[in-house]
Amino acid sequence: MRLFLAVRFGGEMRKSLSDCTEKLKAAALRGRFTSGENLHLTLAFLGETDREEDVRRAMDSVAAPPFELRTGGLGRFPRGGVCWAGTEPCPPLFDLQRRLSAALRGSGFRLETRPFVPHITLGRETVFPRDADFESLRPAPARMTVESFSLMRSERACGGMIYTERYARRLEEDR
Ligand code: 3AM
Repeated sequence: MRLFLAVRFGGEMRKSLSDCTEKLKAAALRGRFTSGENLHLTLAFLGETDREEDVRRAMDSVAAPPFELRTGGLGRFPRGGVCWAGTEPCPPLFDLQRRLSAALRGSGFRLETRPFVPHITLGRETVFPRDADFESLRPAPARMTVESFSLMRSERACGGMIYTERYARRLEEDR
C-alpha cells in the first residue's frame, strides 16, 4: 500500500486552513482543492510498501516532545500547480522530521532527499488570475499543539484521494 507520515489537523487549525482553501477555490480559475479531512503536513513519503510493521517500529523509536505549530503564509510549487499554506518557523517540527527520517532510513526506507519544506497542500493543478492577491488569501492566524503524528494510507478514488490513518504515535515529554 501507498504510505506516508504526516501531522493531521483539527480544531481551529483545520478551520483556518479549510476557510483559506475555500477562499482560494473562489479566487482560482481552476484547480483541485483539499477537503478538510484530508488536510495534513507530510513528514515523510514512503510510497508503495508492504513493510507497515517496520514503519510503526520506526515511528515508535522516535523520541520527541509535543510542540506548538502556527499557520503561516501561502506558497506555491510551480510543478503540479501546488498551492500550500506554510507554518510559522518551527524548529521542533524540523527536529521531528529529521529524527523520523533517520529512523526510517535506518530501517532501509528510501526517502526524499530534497530539503524539508513544511507545507500543507491546499490545492493542486491550480491556476490563478495574474493579479490574484495571495496576501489577502492567507490563512487566519491559528495554532495547535502537535501531540502526535500519523501513518497514513493514500488511495486514489474516483474524484479524489482517500487518506486513512493506520497508526498514530503520541509525542511525549522526556523521551
Ligand atoms: O503532503 P503533500 O500534498 O505535499 O504529493 C504527495 C503528498 O504531498 C507526496 O506525498 C504526500 C502524500 O501523498 N508525494 C507523492 N508522491 C511522492 C514522491 N514520489 C510524494 N512525495 C515525494 N516523492
